[in-house]
Amino acid sequence: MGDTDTRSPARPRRPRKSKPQPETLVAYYRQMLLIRRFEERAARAYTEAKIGGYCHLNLGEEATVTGLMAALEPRDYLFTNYREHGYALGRGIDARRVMAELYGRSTGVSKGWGGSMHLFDTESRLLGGYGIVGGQLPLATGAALAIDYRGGDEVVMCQMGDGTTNIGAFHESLNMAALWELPIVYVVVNNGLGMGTTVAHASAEPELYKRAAAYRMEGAHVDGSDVIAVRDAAHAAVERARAESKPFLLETTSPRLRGHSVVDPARYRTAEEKDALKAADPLARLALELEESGFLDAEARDKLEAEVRAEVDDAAAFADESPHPDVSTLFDYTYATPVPGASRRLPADPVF
Ligand SMILES: Cc1ncc(C[n+]2csc(CCOP(=O)(O)OP(=O)(O)O)c2C)c(N)n1
Repeated sequence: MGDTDTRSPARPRRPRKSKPQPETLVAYYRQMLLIRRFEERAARAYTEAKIGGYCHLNLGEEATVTGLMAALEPRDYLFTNYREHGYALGRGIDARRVMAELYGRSTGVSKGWGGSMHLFDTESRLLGGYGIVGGQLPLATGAALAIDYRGGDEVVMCQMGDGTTNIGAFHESLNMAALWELPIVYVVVNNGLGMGTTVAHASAEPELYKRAAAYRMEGAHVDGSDVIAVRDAAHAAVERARAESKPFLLETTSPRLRGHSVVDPARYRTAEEKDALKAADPLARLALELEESGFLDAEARDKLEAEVRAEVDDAAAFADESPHPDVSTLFDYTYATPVPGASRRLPADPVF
């Protein structure tokens, strides 16, 4: 037995909730509203055939997304699954460039070649956007290893859905991150469903943060509809990862308000469940909190609403007017280093 056995088993943390300034709360509300209106617009654009391929929305997860992004510094890296429009906006990427990518236009964050599931932006350190369930985990873990190897003080945040915790790459990644003490925070956004399958049906341990204990990693659970609780928990995990180079598993729970993707009518939900979803809406919850505490009256809220709608309208108009990428650039961004003649090849052709 090695000396690692002297470490005590992981225990869930109970982070204390801080009291943010009213301006901070209003800024979070605006961010959540932007995600909400952006996603509603994306859903509409999809039905108008302006967006092709798949399109998964963050509706219902706005407080989680906003809280998580508030906990990161610009130097930190972010990896996500395919449900990532809100994360891109939260990372400060212009709504125009995000919408243009959804429309497959050359002005998009991935130059129109990635689409909804593959937003990628080196400047804001959003390193994808992955359509393969769990595909982001080994890459994010590798990025954390690179930081550790170079002695950097950046942290990696790796977001995933609840269904992803049953993938082999989840266990391999957590094992290595714990063993090598990597500066990474794994975040399970538990919206209760992997496509149409409930967590209870798919996971032998449905309290997903507890899986951290198998790797002697710390883990915690927070209410994903409470933006401050999410921010505080994520901030504690990120700063610990930065200071001590220790991985963490954070679970947030909040239902997604719509189907798995834009084309999923969510017939697996009962009428009672649909009513309960309305009551659980995190945006309405924060709006009420702000109103009751006197931080945001109806007039100020209407003003924010108009501002955000104008931003989203502008993003959609920009996407509409932007050109499609030139087909000759199809293979230009496939390899990190240039491969001679790559742009003239078909994917199945030999590289050399
Ligand atoms: C390796 C792999 N298996 C299956 C799929 C099909 N698939 C796409 S999304 C999904 C469910 C994932 O659910 P979860 O991880 O909870 O993420 P959420 O959609 O809730 O964000 C599945 C099975 C896939 N994309 N990749």
